[in-house]
Amino acid sequence: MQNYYQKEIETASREQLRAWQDERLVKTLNHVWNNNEYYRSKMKAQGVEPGDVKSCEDLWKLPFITKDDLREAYPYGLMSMPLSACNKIQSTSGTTGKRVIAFYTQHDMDVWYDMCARAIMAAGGTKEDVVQVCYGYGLFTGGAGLNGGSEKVGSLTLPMSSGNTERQLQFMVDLQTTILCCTPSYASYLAESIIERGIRDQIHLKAGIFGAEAWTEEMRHDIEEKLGLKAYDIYGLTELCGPGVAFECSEQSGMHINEDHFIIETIDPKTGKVLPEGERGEMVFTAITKEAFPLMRYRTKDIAILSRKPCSCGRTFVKMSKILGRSDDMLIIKGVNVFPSQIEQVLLAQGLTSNYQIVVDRQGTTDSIDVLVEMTPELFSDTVGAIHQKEKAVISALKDMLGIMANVSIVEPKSIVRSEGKAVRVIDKRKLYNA
Ligand code: DLL
Repeated sequence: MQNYYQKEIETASREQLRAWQDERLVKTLNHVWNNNEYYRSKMKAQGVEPGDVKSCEDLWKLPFITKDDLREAYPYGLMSMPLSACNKIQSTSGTTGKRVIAFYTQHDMDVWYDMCARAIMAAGGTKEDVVQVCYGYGLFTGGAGLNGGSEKVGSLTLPMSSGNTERQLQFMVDLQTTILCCTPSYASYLAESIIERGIRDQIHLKAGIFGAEAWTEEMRHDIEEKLGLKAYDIYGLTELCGPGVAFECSEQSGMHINEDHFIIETIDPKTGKVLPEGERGEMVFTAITKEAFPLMRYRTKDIAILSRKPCSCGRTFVKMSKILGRSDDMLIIKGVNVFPSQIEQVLLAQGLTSNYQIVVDRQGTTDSIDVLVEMTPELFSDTVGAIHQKEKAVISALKDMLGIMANVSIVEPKSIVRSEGKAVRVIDKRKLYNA
């Protein structure tokens, strides 16, 4: 038996979906043109006006929006409703320059929570379930999104937020949690903690909704086996609302994109050319039902493959594969989005060199980050004690910037291997993406 939150929409005919998309695209485009100066000038620069876009066929005429636009327009430049109509923000981690702030009207929140409710019901969720949300609350979208979705389904919702494993496990056992929402790495950690404590027979989980970072099929099988549940992937990003942009169904073979709210394209990240379905490319989303922050042709930098093969769950929304990589250098470490340039900024501000290397690894379920940086000639003549002091200062500055702990080693000048081409700044040993 399939479980839907909004069956008529989720199983609508392709023609119907297309009709909704055409109509909503035109409406949203007029909305941003009329209410947002940044959009208007961007479209004018490309020589396009709302009248030139009559349906999805014309989408290619619009300029892309990138993270650089978000940075340039920070903080309010891409908001398309008056401040008085907006009642929530969410944000990514990072410094001001890299931080993304998303704005929501009440309508935007409703739509977002609906999408998360679809994800929960596709994972088998009902009113009878106890849903434990261990994504972070606060600025991060994970907690708010799944919390809102779970309340819409009518499940008993436990707003746990992340961390405090002891308390997580106590609630899980005492309240007999049936659905777990968290990052896949935290799910693995919880699984290990449950086994270590010998409480596996007191756990009643049937499903897990895991996303916000890349994870492999091997990880899925491992979590499913250890926790005795079905593990579903969920995708999203702050720029588009947060979790729930796409979600997995009982087939567990890719995520349905909520096409009544988004139009998806895949492009060649180098040329920007739109690719045919089935080809691996960067996903570009156009939000067609949002009021406060409707991004048009937003380049996610996430690489995936789309498929419109009919799905046994009955949903007609296109499916995206698991994320296969990124077209930029963003890393997700301990659930936090990290750009190597942020680390470089800290190193330079601390008077160190830009000869550095970042090594990311995973021991068991915990990510680690090691930053090796070459000392300056001045530091080279310093005492060992002074160098340790400097390492401590860098660790603390990185913690302030990124919110996570990194190990820092200041090494001798010229000891980091030089590459002949581009410097190899990042070595990620975690192998998170399936080939
Ligand atoms: O991670 C939203 C989210 C919360 C999704 C909870 C799912 C569950 P950001 O912090 O803005 O938002 O990070 C967005 O995370 O561009 C991807 O690179 C990555 N990402 C998100 N979901 C997945 C996933 C949230 N299921 C960035 N698989 C995105 C792989 C994912 N990567």
